[in-house]
Amino acid sequence: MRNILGRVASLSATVALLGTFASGATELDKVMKERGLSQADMLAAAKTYTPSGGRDKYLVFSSGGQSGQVIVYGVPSMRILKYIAVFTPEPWQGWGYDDDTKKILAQGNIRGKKITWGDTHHPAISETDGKYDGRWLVINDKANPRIAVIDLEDMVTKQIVVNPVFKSEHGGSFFTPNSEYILEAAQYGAPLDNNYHPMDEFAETYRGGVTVWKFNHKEGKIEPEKSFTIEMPPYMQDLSDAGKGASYGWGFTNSFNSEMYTGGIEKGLPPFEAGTSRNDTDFMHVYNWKKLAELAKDPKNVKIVNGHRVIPMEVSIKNNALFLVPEPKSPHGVDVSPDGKDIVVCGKLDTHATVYGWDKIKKAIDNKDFSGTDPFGIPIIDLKKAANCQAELGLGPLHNQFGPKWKEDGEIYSSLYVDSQVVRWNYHTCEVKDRQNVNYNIGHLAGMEGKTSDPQGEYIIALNKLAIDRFNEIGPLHPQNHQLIDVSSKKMSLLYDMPIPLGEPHQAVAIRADKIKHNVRYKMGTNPFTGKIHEGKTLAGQEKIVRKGNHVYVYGTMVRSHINPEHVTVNKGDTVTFYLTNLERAEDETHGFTIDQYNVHASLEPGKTVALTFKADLEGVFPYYCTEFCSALHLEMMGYLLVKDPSKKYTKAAKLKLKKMSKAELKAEYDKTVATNTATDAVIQSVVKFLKDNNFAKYPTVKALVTDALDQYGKIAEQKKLSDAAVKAGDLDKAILFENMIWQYMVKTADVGIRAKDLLVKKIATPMSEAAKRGHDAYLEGGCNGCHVVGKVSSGPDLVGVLERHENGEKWVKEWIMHPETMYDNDYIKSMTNYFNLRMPNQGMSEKQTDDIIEYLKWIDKNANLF
Ligand code: K7E
Ligand code: CUA
Repeated sequence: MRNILGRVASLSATVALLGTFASGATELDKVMKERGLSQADMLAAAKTYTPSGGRDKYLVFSSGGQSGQVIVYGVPSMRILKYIAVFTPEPWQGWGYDDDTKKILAQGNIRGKKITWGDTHHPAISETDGKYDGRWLVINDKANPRIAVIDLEDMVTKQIVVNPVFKSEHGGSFFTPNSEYILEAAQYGAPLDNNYHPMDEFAETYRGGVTVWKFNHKEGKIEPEKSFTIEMPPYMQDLSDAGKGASYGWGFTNSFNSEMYTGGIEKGLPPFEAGTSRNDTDFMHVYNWKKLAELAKDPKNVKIVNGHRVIPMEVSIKNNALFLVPEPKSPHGVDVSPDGKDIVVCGKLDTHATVYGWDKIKKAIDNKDFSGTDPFGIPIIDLKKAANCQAELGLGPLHNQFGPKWKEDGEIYSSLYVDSQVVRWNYHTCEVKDRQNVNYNIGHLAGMEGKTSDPQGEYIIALNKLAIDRFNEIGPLHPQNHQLIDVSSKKMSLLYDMPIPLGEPHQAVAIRADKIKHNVRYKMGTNPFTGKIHEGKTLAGQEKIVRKGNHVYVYGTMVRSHINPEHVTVNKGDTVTFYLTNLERAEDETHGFTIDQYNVHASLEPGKTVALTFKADLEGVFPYYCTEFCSALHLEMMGYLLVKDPSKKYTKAAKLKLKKMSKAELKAEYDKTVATNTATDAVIQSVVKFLKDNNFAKYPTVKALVTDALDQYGKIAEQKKLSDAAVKAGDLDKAILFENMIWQYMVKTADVGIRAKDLLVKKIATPMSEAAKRGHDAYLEGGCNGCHVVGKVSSGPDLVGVLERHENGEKWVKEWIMHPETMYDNDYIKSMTNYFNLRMPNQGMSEKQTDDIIEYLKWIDKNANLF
């Protein structure tokens, strides 16, 4: 539906531009009327529609909320491209079903407890100079305080680290401007140790804090032993951001329970929500992570909790590295401006956003100009002395993103949860500029690189919590709604609604797609989770089954369209490890692997090696197979695991007498198979000749396909030898099977070879004019290809050269298409009708369509050598 809409929309845009309704307009009007679309709808469609094969300018990485995963989609098309498996098993990717991904998931075990879900909130892309560098993505799990690192080259999770002292966390993950560290703030105050402490000792023994994770930017690894935590009061720390530019070296973290209220609704006490919103202000924590990282190196400055370094509050205070600034009413988002000079904080229960000047905060710190200290002795900076201005935005402001005109116009966008709006305002003057309604109850909003030092603008995505009436009804659980907003002009406009049916995507980050380096295949035998060559790497010819005591190791390979080995027999009770390597080099030739009923599954992208270990505790026969439809003979990509009980005695089944083929029948089948192969080979050779004649090697994508095709073809010689040997030995039955294998390799060669040829034709053919393209469409819609094959005589004559075969060719063909019945008596037509035993019918083509088809025929003649 969207496809059609989009195509119509781009037409509409052209029509509007030309100010004429001469072409395509009637069709367009018809569709608009039928579907009830307005001009504004058409324009929105034109701005988002991405034709088949097209690419998006931006990639968005959205948290997958309670799914524990990450969602990747493109902007402006809003097409979902991937779910990256992170904290939760994901069968399609084998995530949690093969040994290596189980190991990554096990890194997220907490105190020995296996955790199979996560509540992802805040993704962050690694930065260089405060700008996205496109290398790594990190994301936090609020429920089980953890952070995962995802490699953006293959978009696979490579590491999970558990926070050793927090019991929940929210304000993670935020990179410092050169990805030196990742900030992760706690949420619900709790003891840092793992002991029981009664609630009435909340102020004494419960704590909050910010963990400063050392990040190895080159390797993409969090280094826990070089990381530390800044102890903070149990104020319920919330979102955070790292300073940059002017405020480089500092971190900022909100909080919402400076009251240190502890609830107790069941005891007749007012609930948490009443107590935590009692004060007019809460605190923003301002801390010097750079200085604290130096201090943490000296054992005198830290205490060790659960094997992890914690800097006690007194140490931070004594070293002038921790301060508090009041912020109005239950603050939520804190966002540092692109130059690091301003810090914008939204108060959920306030109608304002407050802009703090870093110079003002710094001045107060330098002059020790404090209004007092909190109960823990942390200096408090006066709100009035720290704030530049407050903007009256509306109800429930939550989060902020910056736009490219941040310098001149203070361009900033904020989300209003209660008012369901995105507000554009100026953070230098605190003036509101524009509002856009959204549907409904927006949480975060995502600008294009909107929180870096180089915001790109163009779009804002509203991440709405409720969808209510926006989509077809699908039961009580509705999807979430991401709305794409065009912010490139003075008035914002809503372009597109995208349902997200996976979880609550709190925050999303968008990056220019061209910043990401993309890996198409792994180096042969790679374990993607370590980046090293897998211990189970197996190449063609190295397949084997090895028994070591009660452990059976299968070294196997997968390639279109067989798994080697195909029979594996083990004893009940054995431990079995399947090592499998996908030998493919062709892009997108992924195989999957499962053994029925054993709950194992792997995804094998080209070049990848995986390990699957399980106990063969069920006796019986278990087919295993490839789970991706990888080629025409995908269903045949299979084998058997046979598990026998060594304590049992099995009696042999009586042999059935099956009818055997006679010698003559065998010979006939053999000859037929060989003949088919010879004919198929001729087709392959013609394709190869075409490719060579047209310099395929000049085009890398075509060349890669041809390499893969020839790779398949190269396997034929070996099979031919085996076939000939079988013939010699008088075993025609076997020879037929080998000849069939040859045919399989030929089909695979042809499959890829024809793909290469099509691609090459597209690259070297002269471009079609608009009229020729329309003609091609009319040709297909009219079903002309039912009888005509371009470049070949089929159920009808070859159309190459049809315009030249006749005198006044264009006129002749036009007449023939539009009024064939008037020419049926023509001698030439009669002879053709006789030959093909078919007569061309009147397809009801209009004059315009016929003219277009003639343009298409001209294009065919121009490229005659390609058919
Ligand atoms: Cu506002 Cu977790 Cu960032 Cu949700 S958080 S909205
Ligand atoms: Cu490999 Cu299906």
